[in-house]
Amino acid sequence: MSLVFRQLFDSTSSTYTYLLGDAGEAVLIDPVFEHMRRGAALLRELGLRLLCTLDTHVHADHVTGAWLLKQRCDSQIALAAAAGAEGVDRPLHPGDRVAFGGRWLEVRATPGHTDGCLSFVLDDRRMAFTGDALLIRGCGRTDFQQGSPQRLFRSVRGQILTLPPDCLLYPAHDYRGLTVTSVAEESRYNPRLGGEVDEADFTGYMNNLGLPHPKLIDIAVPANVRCGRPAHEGELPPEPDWAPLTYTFGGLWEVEPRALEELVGAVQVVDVREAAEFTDALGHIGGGRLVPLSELQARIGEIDRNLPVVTVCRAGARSAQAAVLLGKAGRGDVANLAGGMLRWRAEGLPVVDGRN
Ligand SMILES: N[C@@H](CCC(=O)N[C@@H](CS)C(=O)NCC(=O)O)C(=O)O
Ligand SMILES: [Fe+2]
Repeated sequence: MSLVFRQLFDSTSSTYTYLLGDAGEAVLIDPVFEHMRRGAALLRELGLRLLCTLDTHVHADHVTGAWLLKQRCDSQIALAAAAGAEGVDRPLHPGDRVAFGGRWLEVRATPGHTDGCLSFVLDDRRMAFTGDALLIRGCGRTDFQQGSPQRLFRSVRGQILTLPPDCLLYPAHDYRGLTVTSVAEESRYNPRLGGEVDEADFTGYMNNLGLPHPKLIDIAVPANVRCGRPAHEGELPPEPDWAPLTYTFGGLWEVEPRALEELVGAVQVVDVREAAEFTDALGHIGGGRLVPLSELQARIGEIDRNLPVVTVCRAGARSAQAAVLLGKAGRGDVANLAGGMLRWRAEGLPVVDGRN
């Protein structure tokens, strides 16, 4: 039987998640919190049991799905011992082997982007998963989380570009849509680390990148040092079966605009904006009922008990609050429209009373 390999993408953070499977067993590299259901469904469809999740490092731009998948699939959480995170079942050290079926990944330390960065190399050295140490024609930044250009340079040159030239390299991110590269390609064409570039050139380059910090850094890093376990952790809520919902790190169920469009008639849309916004340029979703957030508590009796509720607002924040409020009032069948009317409109979905 041959290796099962899938590359999955999170468009919010441009993160790749990799599924590797053999003989009924699988590992997931860099799972994303919000995609737990996608991962679990794919594993089920491929007939694979998830042995463990492997994070290449403590991410700063998204929350890992490690804890959530452990609740769902009983998988072990594996992360570099050097990351010092809480809740790790399997602290990884350089040279360790992580087995699945008859195959295994070798753990290599590739610090520099963060202290605890690891790369995972497949047993036959035809594939390696480099996290943010080496990106396609790029590399992870070195300006936060104990980053060090000198260490990164030595990691990439010593641990990654020494692999066979035809070894395929799969990064944790790509911001332009490229999916894979190789040792030969990066050795030659990586503008930061390839060719004749030396450590001093690289350091000069990295110390002048001038990138803004990731938008989610203040949420993601504290969450990831707990392996993605939410601070408010209760038990996991039961899986809703009335829509393809996503469980967010904030503890809410969300529905994507296109999924909601398919549900029209089967759910009640509760728009919690102010009255004037209901008919402003953005318009509203056909059949939606206006109950401003400020009045929701008092008017809760108006909401049909027999139909699941989707809350809506301009950008998805007030409606998240409305969903929490309805949840506290005992409703277990509530979801928030992800991104609100702004996303709904951006996806070209129909509205009533809006302007184009
Ligand atoms: N705009 C992104 C920031 C992405 C970012 O900083 N990514 C890190 C990896 S966690 C990086 O090293 N990027 C390298 C680069 O963009 O060249 C966000 O807000 O999340
Ligand atoms: Fe990163």
